[in-house]
Amino acid sequence: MLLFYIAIIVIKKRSFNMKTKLLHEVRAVKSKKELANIIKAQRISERVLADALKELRLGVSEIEIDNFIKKSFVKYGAPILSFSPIVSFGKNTANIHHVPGKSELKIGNAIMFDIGCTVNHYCSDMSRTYFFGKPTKKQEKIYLAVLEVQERVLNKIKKGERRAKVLDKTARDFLTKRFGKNSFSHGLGHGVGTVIHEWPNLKPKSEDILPVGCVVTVEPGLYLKNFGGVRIEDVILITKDGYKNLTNISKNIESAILK
Ligand SMILES: [Mn+2]
Repeated sequence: MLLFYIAIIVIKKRSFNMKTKLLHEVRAVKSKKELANIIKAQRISERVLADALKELRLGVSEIEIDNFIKKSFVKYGAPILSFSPIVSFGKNTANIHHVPGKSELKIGNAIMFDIGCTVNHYCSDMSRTYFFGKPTKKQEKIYLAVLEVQERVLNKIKKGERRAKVLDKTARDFLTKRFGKNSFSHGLGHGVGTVIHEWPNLKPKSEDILPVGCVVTVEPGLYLKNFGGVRIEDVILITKDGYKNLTNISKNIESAILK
């Protein structure tokens, strides 16, 4: 009798696992309408970021910029955010969990933004890093490495690579070889939908395969303790013959240097 119950539990557990996986997969593929919401949310985030850049001045604090961002989202009709904005200056950019604080902007600081809002419950997600004045050689080197690795990953996707862990490894090998084992301390990306972090997961042990029609982030980063970090995050749509970048804001080194 006991065996019988165990057998039932095993069968139930199996079918449950299969169902949940399927649900995640189904949910990952976006309809036109869902996609339109994500893109709309992304466009609003881009307007907010452009406005926030104009607010950057010597001595302004992370909290002031954070508040400005939150107000701007309300102004543009997207008061519900995907997550609490990340605004970090200087060495704080090395902390991926930084909460905006009283740190004031200084010449030469790196400035990191990670922001997103929702439109009809659908999320956007974007990170950009800037320099307040001319970056040092090291800052520039880090920035260009992150940019290059993002380009490499996008190229692989264009050429048909859909294995999440292979894409993560492409970025991880490139960055850790040059900057050390712990320099890239999070996954390469994640699915985006009604939840900000959803299936599929782009990380080392992921068995996920990116289906056509899913929306994922590609967000390599480098974080050097007591120095600073860089993260560049775009959100892309996986298509039959590659991908479509849904992020429409510059990221070349020239655009990253604020004067
Ligand atoms: Mn993200």
